[in-house]
Amino acid sequence: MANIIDGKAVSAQVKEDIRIETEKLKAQGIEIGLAVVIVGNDPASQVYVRNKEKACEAVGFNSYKYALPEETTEQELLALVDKLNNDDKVDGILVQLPLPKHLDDKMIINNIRPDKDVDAFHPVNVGKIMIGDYSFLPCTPAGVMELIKSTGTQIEGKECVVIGRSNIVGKPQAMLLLHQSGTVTICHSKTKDLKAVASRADILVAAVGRAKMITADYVKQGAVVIDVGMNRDENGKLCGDVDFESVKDKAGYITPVPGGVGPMTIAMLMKNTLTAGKDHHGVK
Ligand code: L34
Repeated sequence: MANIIDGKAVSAQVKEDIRIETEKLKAQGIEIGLAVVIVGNDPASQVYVRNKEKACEAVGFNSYKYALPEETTEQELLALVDKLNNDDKVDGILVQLPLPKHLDDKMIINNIRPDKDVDAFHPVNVGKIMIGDYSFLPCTPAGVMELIKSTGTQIEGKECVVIGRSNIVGKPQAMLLLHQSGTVTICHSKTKDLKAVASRADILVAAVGRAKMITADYVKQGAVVIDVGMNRDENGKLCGDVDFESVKDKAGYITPVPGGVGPMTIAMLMKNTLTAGKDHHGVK
């Protein structure tokens, strides 16, 4: 049986450190604020946004939630983003994705001020990640890095395989691993013999979005397996991209779903928001 990486415990520690720092800032009259915008009624997004609000409360940030109806126009959403860009109480702005189909994610993100872009989705922040100049680290990949670190595994020189090439996870994840001197391979739906490539990995990050796709035959004995997936199985139960039951006896370390990467994404969002707030108030 692999060691199970407790994302809840690691995230609780990160949030506790942030809470202490936030308390100190408050004593100096500095408050940190995060605006979370959600459009429409996607039930999963509603859960994630609620978890983000709870985390703000736990660390002592002010959170401002904007729940807009499904039929919100691009103009209305842009007007809100503009208002938040200019609101000094707001240090971080997060527009929960996916947006309803009639809204253009990219265009909306491009209009968030880069110094308030706590998701690190704006092209300016994406570019900075590429050159290793991190103002904000993208929340999910940064959370994954913390989980790997929590196992005591060195990344330098290791075979790292990332399955998935999204702008939000796969691509930035590969970059963060590369910056730690991993030998990184990015796989995707056109990869030939995915099993063979994945089985080379000392560190395997699965971000494909297909329930339980990664079975034991994709995994090297003793590997660190990080599951970014957030799917529903045939019984409607939350599950990852990794078939936990099949992989748990082969991996050295494995993250569960729920309780793995999800809570870390939120902890890293808190970290970025603190960074933004300190920057806005000129605190080192
Ligand atoms: N703008 N959109 C923006 N930023 C993000 O960072 C996200 N992401 C992804 C979706 N859209 C986004 C999230 O917030 C995924 N994501 C996210 C955040 C939290 C959790 C899962 C995904 C989470 O709290 N997961 C819990 C279980 C939740 C449940 O019960 O459904 C867990 O323990 O994994």
